[in-house]
Amino acid sequence: MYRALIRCRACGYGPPIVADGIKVEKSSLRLKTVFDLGIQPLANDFTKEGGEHAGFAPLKVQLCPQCSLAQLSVVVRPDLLYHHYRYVTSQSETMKAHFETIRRLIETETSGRRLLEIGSNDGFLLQWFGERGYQVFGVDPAENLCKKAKEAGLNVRAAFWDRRIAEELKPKLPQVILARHVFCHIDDWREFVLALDMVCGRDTIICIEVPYVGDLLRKGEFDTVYHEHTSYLSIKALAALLKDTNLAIHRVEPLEIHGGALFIMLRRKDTDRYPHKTASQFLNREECGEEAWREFDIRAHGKIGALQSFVNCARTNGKRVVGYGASAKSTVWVNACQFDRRHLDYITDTTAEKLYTFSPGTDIPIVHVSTFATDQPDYAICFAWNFFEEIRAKEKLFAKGGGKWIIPHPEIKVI
Ligand code: DWN
Repeated sequence: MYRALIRCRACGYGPPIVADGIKVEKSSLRLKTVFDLGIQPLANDFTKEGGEHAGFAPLKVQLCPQCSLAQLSVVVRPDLLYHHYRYVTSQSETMKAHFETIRRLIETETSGRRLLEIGSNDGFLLQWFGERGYQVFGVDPAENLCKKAKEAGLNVRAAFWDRRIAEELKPKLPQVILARHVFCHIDDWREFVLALDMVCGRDTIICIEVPYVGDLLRKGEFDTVYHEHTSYLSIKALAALLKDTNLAIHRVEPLEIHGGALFIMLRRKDTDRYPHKTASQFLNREECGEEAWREFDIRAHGKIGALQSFVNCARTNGKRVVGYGASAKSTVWVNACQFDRRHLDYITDTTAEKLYTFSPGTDIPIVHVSTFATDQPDYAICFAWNFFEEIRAKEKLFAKGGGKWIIPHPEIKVI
């Protein structure tokens, strides 16, 4: 189901390879464990009653002392995670506003309109850009989501991004390559970058949107640590990865989406465009070393304890608590807190693929959002906290009826 990872995937730091003919020596080159949630289920393994679960795997973050990349100690088989994927890109107003932001950023760099999306999910972003005059095509490993995108008339291929698929798409000469929240899901970064290099012309702009380790650490967003996110990227680590390639960091822009992300633009090293100073600015002020992770670890365990106490106390006092948004983050929370149906009656979600399944690793059912509207529980933990303002506006009646929201970040808050 998974394999162990003992070397840094960005710079290669770690013990020497053991093989026939190579002298085995004592080695102190080790990645350092900085965060450990034990054995956990896969965050999107939402399964119906009687269905087979993919299993559990260690959830441990290790830090590279050389380039500061934080990565999980294991890599779960990608086909288990992605061939049938239940996460669908949000069609919320927050997300549409975000698309507008990235479109504006892209258009400050290029007037090119041929756009390739890697990790195109159900095609929502492709469609959005298509409606704005872009010629779009996509690649995604999830067969179920590609089927949906094709039904919407989009040009997509069901495949993992590698040199084989890059060879196939090369003649399409993309001018914009977009990979939103994909890069940190990838195990073999070198293969990913080599494949990018194959389709990247001198004027192509590659845009990688990733959750940023700086936000993760600063805001204590430990619930974004799960098996799909194999790395927690810093600009320093990305620079180490790209050192011996034909690609370079061109520009870095901070984004609000998903609790804090970076929009990293790459260009070929032989482009005639000067890199923005934003890349070196980020490099110089990054604080993502061991000390930052130590503080993060203490804070995360403090938050887990605080939510457990709050929910136990509410239950003892006869109050009803539910979850709102069966996000991947919700799986991390409920399992870290060891919640089950005695704690949360249900988690509500708008995604058809998740309905009437169970929150992975628990017996908490996922129900339609209409249940929440008619039910009026006492407390709702917002597990889709990255969309909270939009959700709060939509669910005004809940607060009007006396219901209280529990927000997990930056500190647990009841409102
Ligand atoms: O990288 C990843 C990110 C970008 O998306 C993935 N590995 C998985 C996924 O993470 P997530 O599941 O935490 O993403 P979201 O978009 O924060 O999930 C929100 C969940 O809440 C979705 O299941 C949809 C649901 N939702 C809802 O029920 N009502 C969302 C909104 C906005 C709502 O109004």
